[in-house]
Amino acid sequence: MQERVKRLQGLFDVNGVDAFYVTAPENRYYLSGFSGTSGALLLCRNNSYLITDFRYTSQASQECPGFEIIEAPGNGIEALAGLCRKDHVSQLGCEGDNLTYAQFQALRQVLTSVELKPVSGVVEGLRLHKDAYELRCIEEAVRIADRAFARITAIIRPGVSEVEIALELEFLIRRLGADGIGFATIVASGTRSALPHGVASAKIIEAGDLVTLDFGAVYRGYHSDITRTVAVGQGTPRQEDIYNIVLEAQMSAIAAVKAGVRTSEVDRAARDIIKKNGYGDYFGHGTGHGLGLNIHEGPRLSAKDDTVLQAGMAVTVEPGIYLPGWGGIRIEDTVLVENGGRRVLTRSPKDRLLSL
Ligand SMILES: [Mn+2]
Repeated sequence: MQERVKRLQGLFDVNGVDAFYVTAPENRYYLSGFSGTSGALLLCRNNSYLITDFRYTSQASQECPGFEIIEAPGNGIEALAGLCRKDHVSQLGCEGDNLTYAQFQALRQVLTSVELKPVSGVVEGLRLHKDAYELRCIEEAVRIADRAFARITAIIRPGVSEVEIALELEFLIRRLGADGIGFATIVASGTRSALPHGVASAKIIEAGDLVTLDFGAVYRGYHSDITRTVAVGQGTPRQEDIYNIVLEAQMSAIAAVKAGVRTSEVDRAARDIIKKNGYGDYFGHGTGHGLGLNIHEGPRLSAKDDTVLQAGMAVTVEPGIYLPGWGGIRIEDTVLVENGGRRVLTRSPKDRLLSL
C-alpha cells in the first residue's frame, strides 16, 4: 500500500496538486487497504490520513498501517479542512468522476483557503497494472467462477426458471469461497438471450432454448467475469453456426491480446469476423473491458479506444451476436495481458456449443 501511495504522490506535480482526497471505495481500498464502507483518504506529500467515523476506527487502524486514523462524525469534511490547514495544502485533487455535485459544493464551502481541483482517472490509471497479489486474487475469482459453471450445468433443464439457476450460481459462488457475486447474474434463455444484459427473470427454460450465463465472483475485492452460452437439448444447425462464428471471433480477439497492441485492434479482430459472416449489425457492444476491484474498469476494448495494452492488465474478451426474436450467443473469458502474449484465466469449456 505504501508503494501505491508513493506512486500517487509521484503524480501530484503533473496534476498540479499538492494533496489528494480519495473517496471512491475501490480507490480508497486500493491505496489504504481499508475495507469499511465509509471514509475518505487525504494523501499529502508527507502524511497519509484516513478519515472515518466511530464504527470503523479500530478496523481502520488494523487494516491501514502507514495511515493516521482520524475519527470524525458525519462526512468528515470539517476534519479534512483542519488537516489541510495543518499540512499547508493549497491545491487539493479530488475525484471528479466520483464526487457528486452536492459533495463538491460542500467541500468548496468548507475548504475556503484550498483550491479544489477535480481530476479524472488518476488512481484508476495506477490500478490498470495489477501486481502479483492482485493477479492471484483475480485468478482465484476466476477459479471459483469456473467451478461454479461446472456445477451449474447439471441443473439447467426444461422447467427450471432463470432465477432458480441464478440463485444456485450465486449460492455456489459464495460456497466456493468468494466474498460474493460481482454483478447481477445474467441468465437469459430463449429469445431473451438476444438481450446482452438479460438479468435472470421468472422465465422457464424450454427445450431448444439457448441459455446465456454471464456471471462472476469477487475474491478479496477482485472480480472475475465469464460468459458461456449453452443449448438445452441438441443445438440446431443455425445455433451451432452462430456459436462457431462467435467462437472464432472470440479466439481471434484473444490471439490479438498482447502487450503493445492497441485495444481497438483487439476489438477489430473480433468485429471483422462477425462482419465477414454478415452479423456486423448484431454485435453492438465493445469486445471487452478491464476488470479488477471494479467489474468494469480500464482499459476498454472498443473500436473507439486506443489504449495500448501493457503486461499486467486484466481484461475480458466477450464478443456476441444478438438476433432479436431468435436469441443470442456470447462467449467471454477473463484474460491476462503478458509481454509477447496473453494468458486466458477462465478454463470452462467453450470449443463447441454445449448441449444440456
Ligand atoms: Mn464482461
